[in-house]
Amino acid sequence: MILENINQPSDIKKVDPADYGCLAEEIRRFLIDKISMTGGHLASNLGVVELTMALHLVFDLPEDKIVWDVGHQSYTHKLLTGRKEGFEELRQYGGLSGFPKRKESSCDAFDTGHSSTSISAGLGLAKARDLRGEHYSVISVIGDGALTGGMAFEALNNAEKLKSNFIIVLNDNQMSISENIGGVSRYLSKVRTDSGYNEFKENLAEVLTKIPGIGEKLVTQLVRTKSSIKQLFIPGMLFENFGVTYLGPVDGHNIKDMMRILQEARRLNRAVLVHVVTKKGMGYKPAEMQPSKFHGVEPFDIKTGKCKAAKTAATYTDIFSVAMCKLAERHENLVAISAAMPDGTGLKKFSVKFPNRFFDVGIAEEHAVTFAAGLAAGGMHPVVAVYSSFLQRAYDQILHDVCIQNLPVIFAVDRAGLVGSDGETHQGIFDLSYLSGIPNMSIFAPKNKYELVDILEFAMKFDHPLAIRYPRGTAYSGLKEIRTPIAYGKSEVIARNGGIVLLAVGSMVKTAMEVKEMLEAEGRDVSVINVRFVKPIDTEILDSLAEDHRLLVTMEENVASGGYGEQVCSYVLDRGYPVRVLPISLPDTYVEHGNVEILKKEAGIDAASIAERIRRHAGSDTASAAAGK
Ligand SMILES: Cc1ncc(C[n+]2csc(CCOP(=O)(O)OP(=O)(O)O)c2C)c(N)n1
Repeated sequence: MILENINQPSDIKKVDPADYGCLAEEIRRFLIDKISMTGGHLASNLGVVELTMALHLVFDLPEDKIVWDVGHQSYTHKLLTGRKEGFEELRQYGGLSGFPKRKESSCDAFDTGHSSTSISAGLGLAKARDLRGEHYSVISVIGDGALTGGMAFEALNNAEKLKSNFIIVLNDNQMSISENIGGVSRYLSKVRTDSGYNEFKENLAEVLTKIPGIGEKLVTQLVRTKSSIKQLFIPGMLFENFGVTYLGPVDGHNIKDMMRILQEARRLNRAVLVHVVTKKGMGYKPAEMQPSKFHGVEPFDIKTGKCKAAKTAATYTDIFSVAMCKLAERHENLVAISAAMPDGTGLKKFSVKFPNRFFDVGIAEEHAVTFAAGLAAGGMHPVVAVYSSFLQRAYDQILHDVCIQNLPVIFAVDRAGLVGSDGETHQGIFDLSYLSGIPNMSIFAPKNKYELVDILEFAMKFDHPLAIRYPRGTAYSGLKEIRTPIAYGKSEVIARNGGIVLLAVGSMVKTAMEVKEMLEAEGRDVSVINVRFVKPIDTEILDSLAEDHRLLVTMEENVASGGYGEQVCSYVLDRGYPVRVLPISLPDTYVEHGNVEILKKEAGIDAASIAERIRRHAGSDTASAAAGK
């Protein structure tokens, strides 16, 4: 076992080159084994085993810095930098993160999780190095999917100014999570197929050199005008035109070829892009055949490739998926937009049924939102389906392009709340805060799967921006009998008994029902309100609840700052009501990876912790005459 002897970054350099293939094989077996037990990002990691080895063989970590775009493909890098044991608890609470983390290792140069940031961050590191008179290498590894994100091009635009070495490795596997689409993808495939150019270049140089007298001169001239010669054979020469030297394409599963090209790249005093062609899922047939399914997986059976967990009940994403297809049949102006996540957001079915009304715009949330604004201004009713954490980067587009013009764009904000094993970068715990402050925006959180369907119906008749936020995982199917029609800006009364009132947002309604049961068992009177609209808040119901309750408890799966609780506190204070308010929310901090139930407990937003906080807060004064009951 070669892998056994790799415990620190320098160890790979001791491996006999004849054994590189065996080591790659061992790493693959290790990754498949571990991920089949813990779940994680499999296909992307299997694709970059040799690329990561080549990088570690050529460069010296931690002195040299590698920035992994998104960071989901950094498992081999973790394995080669002394974190083998951590894979037992990959993505589990307190265990190894599934993404690069500076606090986890000095070999992780920059934290990532969201796409298309690596070239900017790498450029920043390179500039810092130069300003401080240091001499390490900086390498940003970006996928062809991540290259569809606008920020990558903003960075490329900036990279040509650099007069020192900076290497961008483009890991081109022709896949985003789903198939990569759009102009960038088409361009790369053209470059790949035209790669005969490289052989041509070498042969041409050889032939020219042989011309007596002028041969040598001609070759020198050819090298000088390299980019214009390339232009003749590779249309566009996108990267060269950006002022970034292009090298490749090179086979991303041939370690020696990659080492050679990386050595060459390292010698240039400028930004250089190395185009590496890899296969997503390489070495594990089920992942090679279905790279999208194996992009991120739950624990699975290695033999069959099948997920170990039994299929659970419908998720909110499933409910959204079906509802969208039904709505589209009745509403011809309904269109749907995804930023490279048709599967994750549940729009796949819609895309098959209504191909002309579906748009996958690539990993480009900012563009997705302004594109939707344009569609809305043109008379369509767009739905942007996006994860809460990824919508963060489209803040200005929501404000500037959608909300100032008060356009009817529906935001289907999936994965709102704690998401679990992907950690800090993926938790959807800020959307209530960042959306609440935007004038003309309305925000709704359904309490169960039926209400998600109802709010989508409502949304089609609503002529303004509307965000509908719902959590990851199984959709709550309780409280089926309570299905009052949705009225704009109004909450829904679930139980009204005086004493303590629980004002619960979306997923917290289920928790509120559990808290109610616990407190009622102790003889306390408890009301439950399904908040529904977090913006605008239902002040009328607050006025009335303040009259016959002593304690208002707000409950939300969002950070405290800018959340629903803060709005209620400020309203109650402003009115001077004597009622006390206990806001229950996530603390104003980043929440690490781990099982959602554990994370909720840690944050004190599980039913038992909430009940305990209410007991402490309420003392005995809100208890009804329990003794007499
Ligand atoms: C801003 C943002 N949007 C969406 C995602 C979800 N996401 C994670 S990986 C990925 C695809 C990345 O494709 P690529 O860069 O080609 O890497 P590969 O997985 O193919 O190696 C997407 C869309 C994200 N991480 N960040």
